[in-house]
Amino acid sequence: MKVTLISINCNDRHYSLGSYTLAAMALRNVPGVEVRVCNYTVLQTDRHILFDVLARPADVYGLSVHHGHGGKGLALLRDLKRMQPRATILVGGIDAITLQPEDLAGLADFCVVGEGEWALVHVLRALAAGTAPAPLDNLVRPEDLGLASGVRLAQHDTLDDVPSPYLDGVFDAYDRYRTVFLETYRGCVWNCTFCYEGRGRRRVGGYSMDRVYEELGYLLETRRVRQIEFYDTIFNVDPDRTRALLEFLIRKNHGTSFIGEFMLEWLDDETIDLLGRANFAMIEVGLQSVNEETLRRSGRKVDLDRFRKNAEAVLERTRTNLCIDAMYGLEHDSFEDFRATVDYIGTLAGRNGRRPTPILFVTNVHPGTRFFEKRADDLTLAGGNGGTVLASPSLTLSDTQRFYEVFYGHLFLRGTFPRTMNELTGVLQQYTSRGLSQVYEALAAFLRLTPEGRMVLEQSDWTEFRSSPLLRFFLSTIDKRYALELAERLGPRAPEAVAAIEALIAREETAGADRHSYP
Ligand code: B12
Ligand code: SF4
Repeated sequence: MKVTLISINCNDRHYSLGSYTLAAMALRNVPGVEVRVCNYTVLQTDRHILFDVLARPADVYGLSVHHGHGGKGLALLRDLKRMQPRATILVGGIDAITLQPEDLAGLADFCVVGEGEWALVHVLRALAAGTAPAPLDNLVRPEDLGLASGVRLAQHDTLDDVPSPYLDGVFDAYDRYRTVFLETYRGCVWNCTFCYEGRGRRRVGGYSMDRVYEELGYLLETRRVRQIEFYDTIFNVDPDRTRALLEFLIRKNHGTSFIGEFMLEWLDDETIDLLGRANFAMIEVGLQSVNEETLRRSGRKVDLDRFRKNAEAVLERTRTNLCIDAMYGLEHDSFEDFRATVDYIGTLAGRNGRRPTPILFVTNVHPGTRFFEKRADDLTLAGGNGGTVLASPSLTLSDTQRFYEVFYGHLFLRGTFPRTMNELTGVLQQYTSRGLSQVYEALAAFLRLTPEGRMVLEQSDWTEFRSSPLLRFFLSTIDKRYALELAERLGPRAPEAVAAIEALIAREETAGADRHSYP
């Protein structure tokens, strides 16, 4: 039996780890099965994806739906079903429950909600035996998808029965992907109202440390991969485990760098030093909002003094790029609160002048979250079943439009000053006395001054500009001296600012065009 697992990813640097764990699981547990994993990006055309999938027809197709790419997945299924009417089609992934049963009717045979490894094995075993799969709690027919919405299904607490796609040799795309993805556990100890962590887990479930060390040892010593990104929700969830893992990474490392998500306030100085020595190139931490009431309603809290202290420590004591998330569209948050959050991030800096990288994004209200359950009726969302916030009791549509100006300005800067964007905003803030959000807004307004800039802003999807060759080409043609003009528009001419900006432009221009070095 031939099985093709398909994922339409956000960009060409990410593959679907889930498709590979599913493939490894099927190969271990279903005799005689052949599995092909196909990774595409949301920027590829529907036709290209269809041609490539059908280059090697299969008996079973499994589509992974995530990151809001359900529409593109449905377009593929429509053509696939016409070309391969007898194939069995499965739909899974975290966004499966955002699809409408009527849109899936006639296109998919089964939907899998939640973790998919055992459900896939179950279906494949039944198909191999020529029988219909017996009911399973997270396996539903498309027409029953609505019933599965919001449920948290099929969670097992020990994950060692899920084979490693790396140790089993199922993942074979080391040349294509610079970064290899790894999970050491699933789920989260927090339960933020807006979050649908991966598979909507209620409890944390993990791989044994022996398994984690075996997998890491293989990637670090045998494959010597360039970069590993941990998909764990909070890498430093347990201080002892974190220390042990970091010490392992330091001992076994032959030049690999790491990326992970951390709770900034839970770090201590000793762990921060280990983080630097372990060669973490980037850590991402969630601030989301500086408004205490917003955080309380979202099931979170923050100690801003400790956050600042640890941000400074990471910036001063390591070379790690500290990325800080700010979310637009949370319950209770106003546009001014979002602005205050971005501006707070703009005030963080080490004594050595290093600054963090803000990551701005709009809340995608997922039907499996508590936020959706509680507030969907009060929200206007850009989507049929969940989606990004357009308006809410605390946000008007014009607030959202302004959010996108801040967002585009931030991305425009990220595209034109990939290595020095935070230093540049530091200079602009210092010499113009503007907050970071105002600087970003001014950047988008500046891009709008030319007809080409306006057109590119309006006609391209900027969320994944790094994977869009056309957008990257456009950004590369922009003379970076625009930053000098912008500085002048924002405040009085200061020779120190001009000198500092010219030095940053020179650094960007001599650095070459390695797209992987974008922040
Ligand atoms: C990697 C990742 C990304 C990558 C993209 C990955 C890709 N392939 O395209 C990047 C970094 C680009 C990214 C971006 C964003 N992401 Co993201 N991302 C993740 C992350 C960390 C890992 C996904 C993963 O591979 N998990 C591991 C695998 C094993 O799990 P899985 O894919 O879910 O697969 C399992 C099941 O779903 C199921 N399954 C999956 N497919 C199929 C198919 C079949 C046939 C079957 C049977 C079963 C099945 O079985 C699998 C095994 O159990 C998740 C968090 C998480 N831990 O899952 C967030 C997560 C999915 N992302 C999230 C968010 C919010 C974003 C951003 C908006 C954040 C931002 N800062 O901008 C952006 C959006 C970008 C965009 N353009 O839309 C949220 C989604 C929330 C939501 N939908 O409302 C998550 C859950 C993180 C969170 N804690 O909130 N992300
Ligand atoms: S947003 Fe982050 S901390 Fe909150 S529940 Fe999701 S993964 Fe955990």
